[in-house]
Amino acid sequence: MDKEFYNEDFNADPDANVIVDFKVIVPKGNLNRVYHEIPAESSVGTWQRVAAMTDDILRKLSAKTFQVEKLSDTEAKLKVAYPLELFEANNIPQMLSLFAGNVYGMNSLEYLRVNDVHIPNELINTFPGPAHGPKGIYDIIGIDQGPILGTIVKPKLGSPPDVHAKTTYDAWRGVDGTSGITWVKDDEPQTDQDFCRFEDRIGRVLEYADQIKSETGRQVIYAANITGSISTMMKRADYVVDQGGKCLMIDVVTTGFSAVQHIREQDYGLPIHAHRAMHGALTRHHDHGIHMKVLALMYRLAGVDGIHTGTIFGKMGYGKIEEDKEEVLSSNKKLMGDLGNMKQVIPIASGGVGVRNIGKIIDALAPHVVITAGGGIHGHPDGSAAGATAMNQAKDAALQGVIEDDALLQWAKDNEAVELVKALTNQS
Ligand code: CAP
Ligand code: MG
Repeated sequence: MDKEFYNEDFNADPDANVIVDFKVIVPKGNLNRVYHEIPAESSVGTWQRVAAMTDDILRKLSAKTFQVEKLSDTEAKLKVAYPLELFEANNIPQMLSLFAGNVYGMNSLEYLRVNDVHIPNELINTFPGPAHGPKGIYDIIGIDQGPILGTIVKPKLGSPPDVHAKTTYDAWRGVDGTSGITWVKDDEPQTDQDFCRFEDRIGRVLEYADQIKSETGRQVIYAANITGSISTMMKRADYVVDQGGKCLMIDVVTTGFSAVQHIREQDYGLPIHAHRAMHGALTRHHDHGIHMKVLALMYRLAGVDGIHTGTIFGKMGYGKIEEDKEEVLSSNKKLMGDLGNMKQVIPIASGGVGVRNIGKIIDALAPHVVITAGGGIHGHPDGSAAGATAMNQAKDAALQGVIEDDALLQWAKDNEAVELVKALTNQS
């Protein structure tokens, strides 16, 4: 076959090309075919040559498979170079429609996964990127760095506004006013249901935030879930701003890239906490879909300030969500690494976090991380305030290098961290 779309001698200039790492699994005998078909279908080709195709179009705009690592007769990793001219400035939907669009449906493939993407700074710098990033968040709270401890109000849904707000206050306050956690968020499906109206909930929560501030001088954060249609999100964001809120939360996968970027571009002056509910439909299967680090990169371009990227426990049985440590670290590198003129995005580690495993997260991911625990705080035998204090105590132990269970219990006893002792001895 010709070299228009597959040429291992092609010099893919990283400043002039978006480079996509694909992994393919194909029916036997199809490997060489997809080396051509993937770049063709995701740039200027289709299933046969068309009348208006010119050598000039092919020369300037054809994508090319330029590197192949054959793993078996039916599996390979490819690097495909896409000329920068194929991409519209500041347009995430178009970028994904190009290299992560039709190719997933090609019948010459069985599975396809986008494992990584390199984007030249010339294109990177056309996107808004984060308005605040970790430094902006630290400035709001009045700290130099993390780890920042947080919680998700539980039960996930169902509490009326007054109970929801009191649960928040208890977690912020801890048992003594200063030992609580800093960051509280709505759960991802909590928006504006009959049992807990958005404005009633957020209004009460923010009154308690003011109370914490006046009682203890601490600036705490509430990530208000504004998820909905774009017009609804804008109304809810206005309300949060009017009420003196400090953070907006968006379910970024279910609302979509354009909605997220639209909210970013309104410049509400508040960090965007990105929850990634439904990402697993795209990221979980290691043979098909898209690596979380590629989504993390895209949400950084769209302008979120923090995003969930997993704990590190994977199948270690501690956490709840299946990502392993390498995946989490590679996603976090996309968020915190140098990227054109972009601010960083703080990773949020959550899912099955408790006093027994928070130390491992801190050891692996601190200082630039927000760690949120729902059941791990609100499941404490003495309730949310004690759970928050116990989590803070476990953080203190971890920052002193005490992480493993037995040592942690001894540390808690030696330091009279009674809430942590109770969490370790009574909590399941
Ligand atoms: C955690 C959580 C978060 C998950 C999301 C939940 O609650 O609130 O949504 O962490 O997963 O609803 O499960 P728990 P990820 O602390 O009680 O597990 O952070 O991986 O996107
Ligand atoms: Mg949740």
